[in-house]
Amino acid sequence: MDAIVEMTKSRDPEQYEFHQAVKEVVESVKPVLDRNPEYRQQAVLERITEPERVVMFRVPWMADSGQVKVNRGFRVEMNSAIGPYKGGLRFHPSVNLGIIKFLAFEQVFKNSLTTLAMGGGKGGSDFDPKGKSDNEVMRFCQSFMAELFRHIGANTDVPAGDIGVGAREIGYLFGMYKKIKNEFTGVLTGKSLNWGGSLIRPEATGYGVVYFAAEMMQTRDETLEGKTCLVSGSGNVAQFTTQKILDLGGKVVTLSDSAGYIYDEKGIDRDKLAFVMELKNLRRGRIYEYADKYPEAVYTPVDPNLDYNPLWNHPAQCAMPCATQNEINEKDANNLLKNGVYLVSEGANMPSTPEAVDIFIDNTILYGPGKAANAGGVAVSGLEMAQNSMRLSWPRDEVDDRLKQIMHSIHKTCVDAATSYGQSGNYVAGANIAGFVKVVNAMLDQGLV
Ligand code: NDP
Ligand code: 2IT
Repeated sequence: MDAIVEMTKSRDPEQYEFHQAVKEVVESVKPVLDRNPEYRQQAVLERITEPERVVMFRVPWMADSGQVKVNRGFRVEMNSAIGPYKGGLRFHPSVNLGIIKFLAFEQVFKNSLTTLAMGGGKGGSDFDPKGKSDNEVMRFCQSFMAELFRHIGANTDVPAGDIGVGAREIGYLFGMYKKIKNEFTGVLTGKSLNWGGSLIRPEATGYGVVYFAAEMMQTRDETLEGKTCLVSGSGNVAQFTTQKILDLGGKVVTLSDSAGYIYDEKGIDRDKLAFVMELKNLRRGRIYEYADKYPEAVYTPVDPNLDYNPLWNHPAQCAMPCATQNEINEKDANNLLKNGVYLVSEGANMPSTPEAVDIFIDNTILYGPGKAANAGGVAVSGLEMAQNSMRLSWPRDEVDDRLKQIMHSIHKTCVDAATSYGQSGNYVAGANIAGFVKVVNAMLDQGLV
């Protein structure tokens, strides 16, 4: 097993996030391989860690000034054993092949857990939408799709949003796809409602994170009512995580962006959340403006010299990291426990470092890893694909009920898989094992391809 991890490192030494994601899964599924010797003979780990296809391409575009710019585009088609490749696009200056591969790898297991027929993929670019005009973003998206279109399709590979890709970007990408292919089809999810989007898709990831948290709480006969929650990020996932926590009677006291965070001891109520949504989604402003508007809140800028994030150092019972990978390190995990946190439900993908994950598991807190807890987003993307195929649009309550049911089922699947391998209460083991077994069995059924 160690050899697999070593092989991924020696092949692609600079892909740190990918090594991290592979190592965690490989460690979790060791007992599965011990019980099923044919998996080793079939080299399932070697196969599942190698993408079926990687596409990298040049994305030239013109800034408003007339200056030509060049970014790099990626699409990693990781695994199609159980359905078409499915997963988001990330536009962020930090994007590189290792980050997209880690996200695509996580997506394979996540999508498997949703109960829907979706393989795993991920893509994106090192393009930074921050500070760009709508026209610049449009020209970038059009150039990106002018290459991506030949690799995707409603039955082949269906991208969606992720960091830096929301309804605006999906609109520009879809428009260009439709023009090139002369075809109106469900090739992207996260579309706007009046041209093929699904109700509840914008809310789905955040709502799912909280439904999963509620499921975990229920195992201890508790609810989220009256619980104080630390939420990071202030984008799509953070906003709807906050909204659902309010619906269930909890209180959110923090939100952040890459420049800093706000702490509002009184709690972010619905009016304040509406302000954040307008600030972030329409004005594309910064979170410090929250503290200008609401003086009871304290804004703390990110100090790059600190080896911990002060956001995770406030009294609370729950934490929902909804910004980015590795945002909770060992010190942060210890601070969370010290402050009373006993539930972590991950909205972001891989937000906790391996050391932080070990601390959560060793202390037997309720820890829901991203590939289980944030699967609601891609699950409703799967429902959007189903509605597009039928040319139907389901009512809000119907989609929300299905989302709730799917999060319930993912939770149960994780609990059962962990228990059957003697690791009761370990959602990391449960999610990795259950996600893995389904995909691997499908791969074996389909022969050596
Ligand atoms: P958004 O772009 O809407 O928001 C991202 C938020 O995270 C922003 O507040 C952003 O701050 C902050 N952030 C991004 N990068 C960093 C960084 N390097 N350091 C600190 N803060 C950062 O993205 P989403 O809300 O869609 O995604 C958030 C997380 O959830 C990601 O990990 C994503 O992979 C995951 N996810 C998203 C799903 C979805 O459906 N959208 C589904 C499942 C998981 P700033 O504005 O300053 O950049
Ligand atoms: O990480 C994720 O699951 C997403 N960004 C959503 C993917 C999707 O296809 O909806």
